[in-house]
Amino acid sequence: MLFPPLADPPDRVALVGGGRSLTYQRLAGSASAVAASAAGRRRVAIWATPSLHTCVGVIGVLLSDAVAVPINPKIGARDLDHVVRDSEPTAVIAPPDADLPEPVMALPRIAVDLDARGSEPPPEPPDEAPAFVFYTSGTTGPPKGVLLPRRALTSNLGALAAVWRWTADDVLTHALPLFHVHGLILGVLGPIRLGGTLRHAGSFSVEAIAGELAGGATMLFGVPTMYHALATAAEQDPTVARALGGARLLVSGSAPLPVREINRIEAATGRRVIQRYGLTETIMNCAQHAGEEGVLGSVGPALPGVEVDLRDDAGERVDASDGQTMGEVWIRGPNLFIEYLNRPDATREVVQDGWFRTGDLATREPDGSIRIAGRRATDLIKTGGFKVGAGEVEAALLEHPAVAEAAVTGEPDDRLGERIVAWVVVRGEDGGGATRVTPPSPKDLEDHVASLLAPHKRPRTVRFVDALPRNEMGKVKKSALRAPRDDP
Ligand code: MLC
Ligand code: AMP
Repeated sequence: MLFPPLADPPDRVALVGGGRSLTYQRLAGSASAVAASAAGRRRVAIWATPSLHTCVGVIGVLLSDAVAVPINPKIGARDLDHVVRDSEPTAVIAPPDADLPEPVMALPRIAVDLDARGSEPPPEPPDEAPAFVFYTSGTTGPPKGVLLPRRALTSNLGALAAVWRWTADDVLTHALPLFHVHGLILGVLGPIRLGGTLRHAGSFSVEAIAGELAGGATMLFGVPTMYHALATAAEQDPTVARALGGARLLVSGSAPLPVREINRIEAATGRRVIQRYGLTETIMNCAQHAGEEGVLGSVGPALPGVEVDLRDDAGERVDASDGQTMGEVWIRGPNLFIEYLNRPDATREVVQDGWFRTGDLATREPDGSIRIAGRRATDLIKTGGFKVGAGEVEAALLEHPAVAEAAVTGEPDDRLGERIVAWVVVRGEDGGGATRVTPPSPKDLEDHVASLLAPHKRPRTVRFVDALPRNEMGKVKKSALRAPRDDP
């Protein structure tokens, strides 16, 4: 069962956000009303604004037999078209005042009434039934829909609760987006499954997070970009340091948290941030435990019930637990996804004999904890905790009338971890033909990618070049694309 507290609501606040709060009693009523409208629909799109509306909409859909498809409300036209075509939702849940673009506006709306009362949650679907489709980027092509079963959610949230000693007494706060597994599964379903409380802080700001922690939140979930900002603030402002220091658990994930940031926060607050490691396809695989952080900079041991192998290029185990021998992380366990929607080819590429190949490279410490060392594909960029494929950004750039050639790379960035960099050859004055083209500015290209894909996929740096370096086959040699010395 995904939500035991909704069958017998405790007398406690479940959700707080946007100036409102909902008790478990109210949540059970409003989510059950959504479930009644969602029942019998195969997939329901969720216009996932960071709001209680989204939380209740998702919980309601999960109480029904429908599958939830969370969508970034800032998604661009091209990505949205793909997501709607690929997942074929038959209804949408969106805040009443949302300005919905064409392909979702045409769908029937399911209303969320935060004040609805009376209805009882229906019996939950079986554990193997699908629960979610989340979209995640690959190196090339449009994002793939990851179909997650309910079993992955229940087993994974159970494992995290055990290693973090996470209970109904915990009050979680975060400001994560609600269209990825981090913010939605860990950050919303996690506390609700336990009968605890989520205080969603809206869009991320140090003040909002520090305010929630000072006001009684016991746990914080964030991506390294957020901890970078919190570290700087905690060093300068004793109230921020005190707020962080008072938390029971500070957890980072979705991208590597540099040891430098862990040390800065520990020095300023007395708290050590712990890490957990996951992917959309597996939810979480490893986590440092509450109260026994283990090796600094590691992501902790495998979660209970999850098998983590390190393998070589031939798929042979190379596990040495020596902190040195590197292998690709392969995962097996109840946390695995079902398949990529409509992409049996892509599923076959990464799932073999029940094992999922993550593409991440890691070593194992003598105490069993895993240290993530890098990634196989240089064409996948993790920026601010969002995964972005170089290929999708290149394709979007090439759709700009003034772009003749484009290559995209990731460069280290203190704040974002990696920054998306676009290398662009502009069309000749006459556009190579009769039409004249105006040379674009970096901002034009940023806005162009933001509007086609999503703002987080926009290049943060654009470098105009006369030509791209290519090998004899005509393939771009990305290793030859390096920042000029005087560039940050
Ligand atoms: C900026 N904006 C634009 C724009 N430029 N809008 C339109 N066009 C443009 N050209 C808007 C943005 O939408 C945003 O609005 C605001 O301006 C600031 O945008 P930004 O500069 O992109 O924000 P930034 O500071 O870079 O964001 C940092 C961040 C964010 C940490 C808040 O990166 C973030 O939320 N990261 C979380 C990623 C995450 O949840 N990953 C989990 C994946 S699951 P607005 O309104 O939004 O402020 C996974 C598995 C696992 O990885 O292990 O967890
Ligand atoms: P996504 O496809 O957005 O779910 O991103 C999954 C990827 O995020 C993983 O394959 C890792 O590369 C990265 N990741 C998640 N958590 C961590 C972590 N704690 N440390 C390093 N990388 C991480």
